[in-house]
Amino acid sequence: MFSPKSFKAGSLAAALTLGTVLAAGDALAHAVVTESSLKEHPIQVNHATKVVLFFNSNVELALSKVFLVSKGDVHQPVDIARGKKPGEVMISVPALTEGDYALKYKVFAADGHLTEDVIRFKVTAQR
Ligand SMILES: [Cu+2]
Repeated sequence: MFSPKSFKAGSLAAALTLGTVLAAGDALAHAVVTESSLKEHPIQVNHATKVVLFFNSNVELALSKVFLVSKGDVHQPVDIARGKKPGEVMISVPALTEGDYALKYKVFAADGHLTEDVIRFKVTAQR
């Protein structure tokens, strides 16, 4: 279901999906990512960092899970913590080598609904 083959083509699809979800105006329903720190702060090579996701709803952290997905469909659970604002979730991403990765999350919203999605990203050396 998360094959390396579909990995690269996924970025655009993910962006389009996010746009569609936002446009649907489902604000009172499930926890949907409205913003990600990855856009303005791409992850640097060999540099552990925190990625912040902003959801449109409060998230039950104890029931939620985030995995770092790397080449070969390797899933590695990562630590999540509450951010400063409601709906803000901090994800601890370990130091990564260059390549394609994804954050796969399963989060429970305050309304008890489960949302599962994948955010793909690339780690490239600074030039
Ligand atoms: Cu919901």
